[in-house]
Amino acid sequence: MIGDKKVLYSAMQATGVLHIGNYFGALQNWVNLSEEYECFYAVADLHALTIRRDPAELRKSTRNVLMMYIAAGLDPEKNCVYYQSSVPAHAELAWIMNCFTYLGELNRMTQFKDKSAKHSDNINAGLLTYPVLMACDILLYQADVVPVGLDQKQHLELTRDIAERFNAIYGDVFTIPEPYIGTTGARVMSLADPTKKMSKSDENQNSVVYVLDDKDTIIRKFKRAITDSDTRIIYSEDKPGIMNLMDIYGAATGKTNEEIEREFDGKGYGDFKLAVGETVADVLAPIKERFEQLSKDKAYVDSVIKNNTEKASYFAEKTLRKVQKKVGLPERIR
Ligand code: ATP
Ligand code: LTN
Repeated sequence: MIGDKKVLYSAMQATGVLHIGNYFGALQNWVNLSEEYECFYAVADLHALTIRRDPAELRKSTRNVLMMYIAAGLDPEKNCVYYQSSVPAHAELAWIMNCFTYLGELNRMTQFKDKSAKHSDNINAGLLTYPVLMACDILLYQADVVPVGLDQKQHLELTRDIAERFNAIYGDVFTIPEPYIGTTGARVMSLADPTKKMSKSDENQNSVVYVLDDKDTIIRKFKRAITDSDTRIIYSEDKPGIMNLMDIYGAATGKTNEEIEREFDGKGYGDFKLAVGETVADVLAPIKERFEQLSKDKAYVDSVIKNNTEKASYFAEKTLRKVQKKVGLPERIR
């Protein structure tokens, strides 16, 4: 708890530009939760190093993701938005917690197995210990809840195991965090292949709608979305393309599947796709505009980063000192 509020923690990797999967699956939920909790949202730039990156591109992506947090509606006066690498306590705690995590646990992680297969020429130790750093992100702020996509749930379970193991030895040092899996937009699928999740690393760029795409591009991408040869707009497992478009439309409007079915009863796929495209473009337009303003206001963004880094450091250092003392490291002489 900070004051009378529970603590919420989440982060995104600093990889490229955000798409509507990131927005409807994560950011939009973050914004909805931001009043209720004391929130910390990091840009996980250290995690991004587990895959070989161009330095200039990484630096740019990191700043863009932070600006996107603000543009999407996270008020930086109330929500602590910051760069993970700017708070050294993350990396320091990660070393200690590595010593409380078993190799067997890390080897079992699905993401490690997937990424090792995908980047077989660079299976570095960071890829393996990635979840330990993620656990430290969360534990440093004594977070109660962590909104994540389903793909990150296994990492959260590991976080709980490591924290419980540490607490069992040293007393109640860490709060045990709960995952929060959002319901709307939890899995936005590719527009070209609705059985695959929408992903920025997709070779077919028409399958991905970016938050910064302009209105015409968004409408064009939705018009080309793969559906089926039927014409009815109904939510059904054997119509994955329409299901995906209905999920997206539902996330953008707050409408239920029944309401969407009624709205488009008797209309064809063309009308529906156009409506989804226009609605998504309207939701994204103010975010894009705010992002462009922020891009021009370097001084403001820099001051937000400075203030929030100080705030994050204060809470992170407090936990780190406690852990260092518990395990028997000497007091730091300044
Ligand atoms: P990509 O495959 O595009 O690189 P990612 O999963 O690596 O995507 P991250 O930056 O790691 O993207 O994820 C940021 C957040 O966005 C996470 O909470 C993740 O669960 C969510 N997310 C990513 N893609 C989707 C999607 N297609 N649908 C819903 N949520 C998504
Ligand atoms: N691994 C996460 C990003 C991430 C994160 C975190 C999420 C890094 N640290 C702490 C929640 C809490 C991902 O790839 N989406």
